[in-house]
Amino acid sequence: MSVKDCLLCPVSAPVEDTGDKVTVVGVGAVGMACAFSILSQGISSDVVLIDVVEDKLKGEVMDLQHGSLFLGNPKISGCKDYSVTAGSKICVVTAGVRQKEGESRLDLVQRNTDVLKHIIPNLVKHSPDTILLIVSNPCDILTYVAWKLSGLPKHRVIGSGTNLDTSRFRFLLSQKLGVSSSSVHGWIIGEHGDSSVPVWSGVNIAGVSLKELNPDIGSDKDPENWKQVHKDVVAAAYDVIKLKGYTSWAIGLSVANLVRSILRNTNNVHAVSVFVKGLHGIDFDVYLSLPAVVGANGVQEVIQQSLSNEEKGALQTSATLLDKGVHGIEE
Ligand code: 6V0
Repeated sequence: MSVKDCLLCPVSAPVEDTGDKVTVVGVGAVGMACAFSILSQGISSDVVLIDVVEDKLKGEVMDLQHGSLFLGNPKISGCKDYSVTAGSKICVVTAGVRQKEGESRLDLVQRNTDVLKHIIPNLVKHSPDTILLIVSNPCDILTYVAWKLSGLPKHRVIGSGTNLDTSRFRFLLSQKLGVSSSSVHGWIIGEHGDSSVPVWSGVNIAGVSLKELNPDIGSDKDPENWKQVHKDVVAAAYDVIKLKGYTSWAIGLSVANLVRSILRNTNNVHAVSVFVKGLHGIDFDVYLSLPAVVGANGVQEVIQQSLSNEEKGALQTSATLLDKGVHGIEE
């Protein structure tokens, strides 16, 4: 008899399915920040990593596994073969190329569409009931592409969208006001990128609207130049990329936050990339970010914000830009 047989007297069969399996595709800077945030906050107890570069994948899996003692003994696995992803509740897609210094997110569209053509059918084959969470850029266009490639219902294909931009916005506002970012309420909607839209009409602290205090807030006429806060949100990724080569921690935390809302069915409202046809005067197929109720079924409802005419116009411009991006993709 082996040591194990002597030590352990079987009583029932071990359970393999944890019920909270999350796959992360791409073990680059973003994928690993997502996996680490999910594991270190105990959001999932079963994380699978996928990448095409086998040595890097194996190294990342081993490195995380060696920290199991400090993570509450989750299952951590990884393989090139998608069969290991079977039964994933959520598949987070971070694979593909990232912006080089000076490149915009939209510049990546064709290269990352080609990457998704390989990934999405494999994920859906092994997890037909999964929720796809698209992070790769350009996030909104790739979420649309993933929806088309997957055949999944719209509410199960979500882009991480402006959940991150909104966090940047709230952080920068909090710095200006000396109030915690969790107490500063405000939303960035539209494209996760250069044409994103700050909803100044809704920014408030404890229900006090900043626009009521300063009717010109966010406009060129504003002597306090609050508009700069949104400019800094748009510049944020470019600035970080210039300084450290890529962005990782904030997007990892933002994705973990979304994964928690889905796995725990919290119905939290997040700015995520959703199918918006029929809302705010947008009458074509496009994914972009609006505040949405997120739970176990993916997107449950989209919040119908009362936008000012300028905000609505800017959102429609963002939508048109993304629509053009989708139509520029070669099959
Ligand atoms: P990275 O560090 O170069 O990692 C990309 C990873 O994808 C690498 O490990 C590749 O081997 C892997 N990969 C490439 N092709 C495939 C494939 N077919 N199957 C599996 N794996 C593959 O890039 P990084 O992690 O920095 O960025 C990844 C993506 O996230 C880029 O498109 C970024 O632009 C995007 N980001 C999106 C953000 C958002 O808010 N939505 C934020 C930051 C970055």
